[in-house]
Amino acid sequence: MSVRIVETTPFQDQRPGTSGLRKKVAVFRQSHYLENFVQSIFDSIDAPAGSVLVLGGDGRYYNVEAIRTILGMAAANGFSKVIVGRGGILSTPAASNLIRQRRAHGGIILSASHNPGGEEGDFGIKYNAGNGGPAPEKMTEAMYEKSLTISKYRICDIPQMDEIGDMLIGEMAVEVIDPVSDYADLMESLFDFELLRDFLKTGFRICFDAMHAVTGPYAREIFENRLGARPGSVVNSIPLPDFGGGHPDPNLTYAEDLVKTMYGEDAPDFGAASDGDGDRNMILGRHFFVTPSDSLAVLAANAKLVPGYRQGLSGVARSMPTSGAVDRVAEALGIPFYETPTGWKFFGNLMDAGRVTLCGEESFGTGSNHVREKDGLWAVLFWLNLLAVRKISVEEMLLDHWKTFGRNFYSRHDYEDVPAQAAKEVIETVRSRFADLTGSSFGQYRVLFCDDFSYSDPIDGSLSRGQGLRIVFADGSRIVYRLSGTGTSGATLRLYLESFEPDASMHHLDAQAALQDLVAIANEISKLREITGREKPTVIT
Ligand code: G16
Repeated sequence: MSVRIVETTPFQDQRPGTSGLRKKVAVFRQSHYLENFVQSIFDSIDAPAGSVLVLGGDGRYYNVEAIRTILGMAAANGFSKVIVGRGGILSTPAASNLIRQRRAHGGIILSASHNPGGEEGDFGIKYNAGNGGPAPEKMTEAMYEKSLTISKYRICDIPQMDEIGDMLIGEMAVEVIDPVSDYADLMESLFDFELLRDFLKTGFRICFDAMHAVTGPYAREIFENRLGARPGSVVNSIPLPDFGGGHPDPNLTYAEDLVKTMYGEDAPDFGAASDGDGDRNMILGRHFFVTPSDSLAVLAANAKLVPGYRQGLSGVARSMPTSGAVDRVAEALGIPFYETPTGWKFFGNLMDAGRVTLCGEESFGTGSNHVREKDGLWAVLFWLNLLAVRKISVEEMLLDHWKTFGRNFYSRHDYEDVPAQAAKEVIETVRSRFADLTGSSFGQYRVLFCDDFSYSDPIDGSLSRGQGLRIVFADGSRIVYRLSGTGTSGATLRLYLESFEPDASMHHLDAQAALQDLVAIANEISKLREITGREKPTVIT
């Protein structure tokens, strides 16, 4: 098969965000758009001739077409083999696992994660390196630089076919694999499946909402086939190119079906949902929501109850806007904890160096060093394993945790699709007030310090600046302002709020009620309402 060299001109907007390049499908479908970025990836990763690549996606609209194009380009760029999930399907954690297991040079994952899909929706592409983790910033910046000067790309044309199967494209082999089995085996090696099978037989009821996204087949195999959960425990389990018209973001707003079930009469004991590409998770008990920050802290505190973590944790890490709940656990366990910028890519070095075992983010992401991505189903299984051992409800688990460690009241308020200029103005308004805010008081809250978070990676020394504005009060409460790096339309302004409550008699309070004074202070400082004209957030978690 002959290699075609195609002349092209650069696009100016191919800088990857928090997690890869995400754009509307229409943007990706412009001629040469996908090809330019893929060539920029290949030109940045120094893959020796004969390297192996993993390829798959979350099944959203344009997934299969993109896979065909990338296969043709991989063949033209000297790869010896591409391992593809059947039907083009691979969840992000399963892809991370496969890259590691098969010692691939890296992998390309096609997903815009929790962003809506379909022809009018979003598409995305990210590169994961040989450790299975998202490409570090140095690498994504190199891709962006290449994309600004690209003048040609290499591609082999591959024949039209209904479904991609094992084949040769020129010298390159395409190996199609079952996307689920290796991943399910990995889960079985970490958790006590025998105990879980018995636990589910006791009548403990679960509901897992796959949101018509990639985890459907994985969840059916794990929960219903391997663990014997009653049929129907997994809902919305068929991956659809438009996610059934939904927004595959597992939070209280978008996982509407699950929230109704878990807050309804005769609710199951345990509910969970995952996102488009299977790396996020939301955990619910009966009439009870677990914030992701608390979820990380609970997993860390109880890790030794689970077979895969019996030997204890080497350390834990969280992103800066994530609540400090896990810090308290780390302190009690006498293990190190790290505070990184938002983005799973910042955990990779710490895991590779053996400094941390568990990591988590407020954005519904939790994971461990079993792969180098956050992992939705892993978190669900971890929770189920803990509940099976401790034999208490989700709510009791949290009340008990807070009694021991105190409660970090926490919430994130998102203002989506704000005009970029207005969002920037909010950030600049806060930044311009840093000097006069320090030392000033708002009712009971005295500002201890304000800064724009920056992170120096303890392993490779790289410095990441401008990672979110923090206003930290003398009692440890915090307000954080940040612009999302994953949206595709306007800007998403995120406001993160946190306060600490040691008094157990206050732990039952609703987080929004507990944080209302901080919300008012955050609005006052930033003039968010006046500048954006928004009276309330789009999503509250
Ligand atoms: C991605 C990243 C996460 C990050 C999240 C939100 O998640 O992998 O590390 O926390 O985006 O980022 P932002 O606040 O910039 O929108 P996912 O699930 O979208 O890949």
